[in-house]
Amino acid sequence: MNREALREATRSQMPAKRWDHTLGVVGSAVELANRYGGDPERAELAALLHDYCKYWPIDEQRRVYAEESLDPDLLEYDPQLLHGPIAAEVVRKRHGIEDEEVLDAIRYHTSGRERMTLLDKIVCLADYIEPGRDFPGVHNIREIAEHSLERALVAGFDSTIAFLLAKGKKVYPLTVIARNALIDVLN
Ligand code: DGI
Ligand code: FE
Ligand code: FE
Ligand code: FE
Repeated sequence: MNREALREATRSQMPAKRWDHTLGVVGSAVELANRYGGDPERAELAALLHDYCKYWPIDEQRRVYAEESLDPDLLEYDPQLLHGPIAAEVVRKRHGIEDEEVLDAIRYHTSGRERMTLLDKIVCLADYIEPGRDFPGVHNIREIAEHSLERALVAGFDSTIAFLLAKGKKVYPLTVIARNALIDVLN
């Protein structure tokens, strides 16, 4: 499948607004890859596919999650965490994406993980700072992203964790682990 067909297949999974977000993440991911010595082509591919399953009905997401025998622990947390892990499996099967680094960046784009690769960091941060994003603190994260990928990502996770705490929601432990690990590489 060529890149244009893959773009169209991805576009057809989501409403127009989410497609605009996807294109924003592609642009930001390529920019971050260029700034931080990452691979812009892999950044572009992972960013294109990162939210492939985001607008699938939650029941369908849960069904695929179970079918792929993914870690049942995650089912105890916000269903917003499902779309990354299932997208990695779906794009592998449907679109023949075999690059494990790209698949991991898709898989962990929401939660983060302990040993985030450069590509994981680029996609996760691009998801926070793409031009269409507007949440409290996003300007600060964009500024930090000019000089430190890790510091910006910590600020991103801080904002997500603060949001979850304010809402009285559970925090998926892998996000806390990801944040702690990033702080360790800073110091
Ligand atoms: O899919 P996007 O909206 O582009 O962004 P995302 O994949 O980073 O999803 C973020 C959503 O997931 C955000 O609304 C917060 C929610 N969420 C719920 N529990 C957790 C969580 N995000 C993280 N990182 N960790 C959690 O424990
Ligand atoms: Fe997402
Ligand atoms: Fe994210
Ligand atoms: Fe996203």
